[in-house]
Amino acid sequence: MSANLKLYGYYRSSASYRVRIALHFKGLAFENLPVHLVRDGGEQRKAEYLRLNPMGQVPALAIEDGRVLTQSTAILEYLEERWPKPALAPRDPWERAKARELAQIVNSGIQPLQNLGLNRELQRRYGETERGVVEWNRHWVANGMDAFEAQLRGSAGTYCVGSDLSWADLFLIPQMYNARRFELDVTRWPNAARIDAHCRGLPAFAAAHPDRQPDAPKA
Ligand SMILES: N[C@@H](CCC(=O)N[C@@H](CS)C(=O)NCC(=O)O)C(=O)O
Repeated sequence: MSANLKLYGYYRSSASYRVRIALHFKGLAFENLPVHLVRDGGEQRKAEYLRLNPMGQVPALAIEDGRVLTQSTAILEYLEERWPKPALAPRDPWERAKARELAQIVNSGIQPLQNLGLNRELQRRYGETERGVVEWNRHWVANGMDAFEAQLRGSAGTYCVGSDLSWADLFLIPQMYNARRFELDVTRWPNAARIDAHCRGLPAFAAAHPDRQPDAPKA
């Protein structure tokens, strides 16, 4: 479906990856506008981009009339309310809350603690080494993923919450990508690893994968 959407993102940004999965899953065509988070001090910190997202982060989604929405959770909820089918929000209130609970473990309990901006400050203020930063990231990803896996024991079926795909899976798969980037053995989270392998085989997840994005380095 042509909805005239523009997504400002970065190929290996997990928050952008979440939104890309939703757009592909809902069959919404979008223009993919890369914002390079590292080059030249980070394009996300340039005045031109800060006008779109004063937080200096990706993603940002411009809708057809030019208005811009930031924060992946707000973007996902907007897409769901505007294009409810196929659904990413479980219909049952308990299951919907569980999907949000799992999403928030990643969104507020893991990703911000391993984000580039925080990593940069660890190095700039405290002289942390690159290896030290990776160790920091590994700690917080493992800490949050242990909790995510424990919650999955009560909620998972084929997907994070029962037998249908939901927002929770859109947060899990990009976070597992980051866990592998930080050289964590993801098999220590068997439910998460199983769901990750299954979802990565689905067309929407494959199309949203960092390696398939126009700004991904050529192999
Ligand atoms: N809560 C935000 C997080 C956004 C975020 O942290 N984005 C990262 C990439 S995953 C970013 O742009 N980092 C750049 C920086 O910190 O300078 C969301 O869900 O959209």
